[in-house]
Amino acid sequence: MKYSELIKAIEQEDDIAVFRHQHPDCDAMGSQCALTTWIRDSFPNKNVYLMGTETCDQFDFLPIDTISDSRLSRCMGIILDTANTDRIDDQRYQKCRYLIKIDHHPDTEPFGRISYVQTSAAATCEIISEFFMEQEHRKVSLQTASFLYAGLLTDTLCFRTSNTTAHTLAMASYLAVFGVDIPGTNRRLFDQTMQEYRFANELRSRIITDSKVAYAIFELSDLKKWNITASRARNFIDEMGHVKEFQAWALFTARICDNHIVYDGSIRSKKVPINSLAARYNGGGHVNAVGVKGLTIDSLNKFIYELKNLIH
Ligand SMILES: [Mn+2]
Repeated sequence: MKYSELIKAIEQEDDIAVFRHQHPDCDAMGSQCALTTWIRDSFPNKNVYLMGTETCDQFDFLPIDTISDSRLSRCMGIILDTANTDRIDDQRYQKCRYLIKIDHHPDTEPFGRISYVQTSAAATCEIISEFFMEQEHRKVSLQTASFLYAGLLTDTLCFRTSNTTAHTLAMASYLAVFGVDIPGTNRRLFDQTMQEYRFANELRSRIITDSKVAYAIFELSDLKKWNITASRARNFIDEMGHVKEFQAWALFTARICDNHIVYDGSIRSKKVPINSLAARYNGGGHVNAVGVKGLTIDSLNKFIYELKNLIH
């Protein structure tokens, strides 16, 4: 059994803390909420804590639990969807007795007594689905299945990304059997407000491109004018993903850090790997989908220059 060590650890522990990465997306939150509800349903006598300081309002996720340091020090920690320990939301993970890592990002920083890193999985929710499927005698509630489906759908952009496989679709099918509201989940996750619809026009009109590489930069004044948060704005990166000519595309947003303006970016490519480039600019992620953080305007320009060289 592929997940025998994981289920054995869950069965043994009375106190389990479930973590995921900072600035959580639906894959991080979905896998975290699903694993938490599933353990709570399967083992009502265990204490399972949903850890974190931030949440994500794109879907109806569970509230975060508050837990004292002393209680945390009795827990086993499960870390989901997070490649490196710096990025774990709630650095108190260090108090846990031991850790289990479950992730689909490249294993740049191996950690945990037990580790399931599967880079072939399109989402951490795909791995958790497979784990539940293996534990076939245990119940998967509609809520649990819906959390996982939300993570699968968002990390694969509705099953369109290059890492979507037959196995991803098989896991979606497995989840759908529990009664997931497929059109409703799509609407909940992706419907835009009219203001956002108009913001997409603004993005289109601003793109700077040599036809192969396209990017846009939103300054603080733009974000203010559109009344949109930086992370929400960067989510519009996918608006640029449907142009035949573009081989790579990027969206940068400004923020203030120690009285200076710095830029965070989301970058995508069709085929050329961009993760090692991002790693040199305070970032990382997947082969064709990365983020960079805290760039000055100079390093932002250098990044774009290097991205163009890489693509051409
Ligand atoms: Mn993920």
